[in-house]
Amino acid sequence: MNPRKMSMWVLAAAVTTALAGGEALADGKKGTAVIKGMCKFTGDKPKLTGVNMSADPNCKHDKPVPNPELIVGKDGELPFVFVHIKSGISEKYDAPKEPAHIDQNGCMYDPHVFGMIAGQALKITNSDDTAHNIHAAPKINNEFNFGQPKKGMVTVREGKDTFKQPEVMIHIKCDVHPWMSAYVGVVTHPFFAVSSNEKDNRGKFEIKELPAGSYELEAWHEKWGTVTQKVEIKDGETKEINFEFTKPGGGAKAAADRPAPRTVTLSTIGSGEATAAPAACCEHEPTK
Ligand SMILES: [Cu+2]
Repeated sequence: MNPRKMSMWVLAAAVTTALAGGEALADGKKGTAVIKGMCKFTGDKPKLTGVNMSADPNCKHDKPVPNPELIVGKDGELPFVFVHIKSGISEKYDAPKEPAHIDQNGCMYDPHVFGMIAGQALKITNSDDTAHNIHAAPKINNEFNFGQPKKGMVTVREGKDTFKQPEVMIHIKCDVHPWMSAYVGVVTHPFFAVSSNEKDNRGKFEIKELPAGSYELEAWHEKWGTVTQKVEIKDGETKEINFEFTKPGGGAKAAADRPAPRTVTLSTIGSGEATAAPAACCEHEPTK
């Protein structure tokens, strides 16, 4: 290679490396619009129950853990809603270099609901002193199911072993601990969010850096189904979009009908008694 060609090659390689190593999520365009809002459940609230983990003594908690699918705040604030742009994004976005991450911690999945870009690696860790198996049950992507018998184990699913196709949602479960349940939304772009379960932000979500456009937004909840809304947004604009889940009776009744050691009303979570409420919800655990 002549010196000039060589220097061009080095420059090209340097530019490629710089781009690959950057924070940029993708080759697709990012913008300056923001969609934010609140997810609420306005139907008959289910009773909040604790997760019964008595089957495995290694899953002991000092305080009972509220069942995430039943959490609704005092005024209906709904956490764990996956909100994403369902249509209107035409550009292609590369998966970020950082893997998405799901941890098995306290015999629960953390996070309970999350999103990732198709092709992005997925890191799976076991923080528990007990054996888990992680079993993803997609309908479009490839299923996986393997054990992580020891604390500290790390597996990174990447390349052909990660979720390559968009799919909203994929259920993840543990066949050792039947209460363990998580959901991942696999999409083709970075414009998604999950409504918060933090006490002061419960139900809130925010999608940033959105290009101007006309979109269909979809909000999904494992128990209360999906709600869609259309939105048109300009550069620099912030729009507030709220989602209401109103599924009456049916789902709530089904939840209340499930056997549970004891229940506590939803009005307690999200109020000042949030820490006391879940403790009350399952003090009869473990049941024998
Ligand atoms: Cu498990």
